[in-house]
Amino acid sequence: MKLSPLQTARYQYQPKLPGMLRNGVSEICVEEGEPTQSVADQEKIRELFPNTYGKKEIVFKKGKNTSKAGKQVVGVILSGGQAPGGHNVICGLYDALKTTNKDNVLYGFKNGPIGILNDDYVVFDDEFINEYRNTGGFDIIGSGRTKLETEEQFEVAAEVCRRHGINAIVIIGGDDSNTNAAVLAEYFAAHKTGVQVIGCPKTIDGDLKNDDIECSFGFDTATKTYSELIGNIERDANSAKKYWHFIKVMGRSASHVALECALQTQPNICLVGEEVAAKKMSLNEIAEYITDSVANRAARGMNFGVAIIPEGIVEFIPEFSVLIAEINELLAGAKADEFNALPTWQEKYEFIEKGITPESMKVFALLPQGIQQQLFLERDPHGNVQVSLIESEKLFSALVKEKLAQRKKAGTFKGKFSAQHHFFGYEGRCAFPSNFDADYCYSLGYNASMLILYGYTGYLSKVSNLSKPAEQWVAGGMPITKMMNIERRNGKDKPVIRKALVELDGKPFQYFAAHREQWAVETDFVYPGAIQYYGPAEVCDATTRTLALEKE
Ligand code: FBP
Repeated sequence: MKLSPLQTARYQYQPKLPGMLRNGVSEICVEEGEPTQSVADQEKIRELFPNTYGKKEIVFKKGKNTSKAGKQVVGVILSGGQAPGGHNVICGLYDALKTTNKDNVLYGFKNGPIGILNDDYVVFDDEFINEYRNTGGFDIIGSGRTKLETEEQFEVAAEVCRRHGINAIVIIGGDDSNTNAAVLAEYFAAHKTGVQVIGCPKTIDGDLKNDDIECSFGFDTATKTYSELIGNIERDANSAKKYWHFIKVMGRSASHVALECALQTQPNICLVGEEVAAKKMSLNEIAEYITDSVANRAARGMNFGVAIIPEGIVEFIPEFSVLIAEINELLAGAKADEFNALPTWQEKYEFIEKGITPESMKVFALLPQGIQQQLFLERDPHGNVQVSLIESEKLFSALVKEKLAQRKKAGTFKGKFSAQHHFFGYEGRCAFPSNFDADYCYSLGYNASMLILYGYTGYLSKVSNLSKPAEQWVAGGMPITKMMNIERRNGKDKPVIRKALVELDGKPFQYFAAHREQWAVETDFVYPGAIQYYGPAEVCDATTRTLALEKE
């Protein structure tokens, strides 16, 4: 493999651990806190997790290590979408295991949870692991979206662990994967397998956070990468002064990524799905809102601007989600074949018109034809519209264009409007982790090993106080059941980790709301530039604005 100079340099970077994990494994002891309760539905969650519910929060401290020093054989799994820093979780876990006892073994199950089901693995050694230190990507063992959730799968996982003498599994994943980690931990405990399960909070979407988990890893690097690109586009817009840029950013559901990018770059417009839902904003209202900014800026001679659109936005627009639900219903089962067999778009259009309510048809008729057709092209394995594939950046710019044409006719708009479209998603998921993510991830992995050593199961590796320098970070663990509640999923009540949406009364959104009117008409762009790995701490180690504001 040919290495870039940065990759070679990053191999040498020594990630920073929380102060209490820096004194060597023999100097790490545990302080137990109070027994925990789930955030809601306590009775039901307790019933479902009789062996792992109600355990105590724990914090590691400097002091004599009192764990049993047996040999550890651990398996690790990467689950779901890539997030910068995943390699470092594994490196931190490996280093801690080997520092504790050089005979400890780390298995990496390949290509996500399917790896443990197929007993497809690698065994890590120094040479292998050193190639991945401080690098982006999940290619060290690959990832996948298979869910570990059925009894049969758990039996197979238990058998694979028995075969290799594995005494703990570390699952690096988002809210769903860690929910499944808790269920697996309960199964292993109930069946007295002796296998512990520890989770690590991952996702660029930033929606795995709560009172205990300050942020998921990857969010920092991904948002800094997108913000660099958005800042570059802002500078281009401000130089050429002829385009409005509509930029969609990843985030399957919650708008944390869009909001963070807006806080970093101060664009003219940033939509926040959670606000759209709370205000029950219609497509038309959102389009009017953007059009006003375009017109106001044009009136000041600025025929350019930048609008950030979160990937998940359409699901938050009430009338749009009703439309999608009706389309899903309309095309359920054999009806999809009937629809697909229709030879022309005209005939398909009539089929749709007959099959959905007049209210939804009104919304459908508003959409540009390209978007209308996207609603019928790509279906997920359950036959549903894949909303993340809808090009909402094009949808909004088309609606704005139409509105401006009407205003032009009425003589109320005299400017020009020309749009460019971008989607930033995969560009950020495998970037070289920022120093923050490199440090945080290494600490999460190192910490997971300590949780295993001390015999905990059903815990999420927890590193907090993250807005402070790493020396002051606090390492410990939190029972996953504490983060759970009961939600309706696929027609059934399920215990799940509560997904964190943007809180409209939270400081990040409040800061944005207090400034956006000004940003909408002025050119107050901020150009963050590329992530820096070497240089002053205030440039290289800064956390996200979201975290800084939340911890103010
Ligand atoms: P995770 O929740 O698994 O971390 O993945 C999040 C995400 O990156 C979303 O932002 C995006 O919508 C989705 O994955 C894309 O998924 P895929 O990698 O399957 O295209």
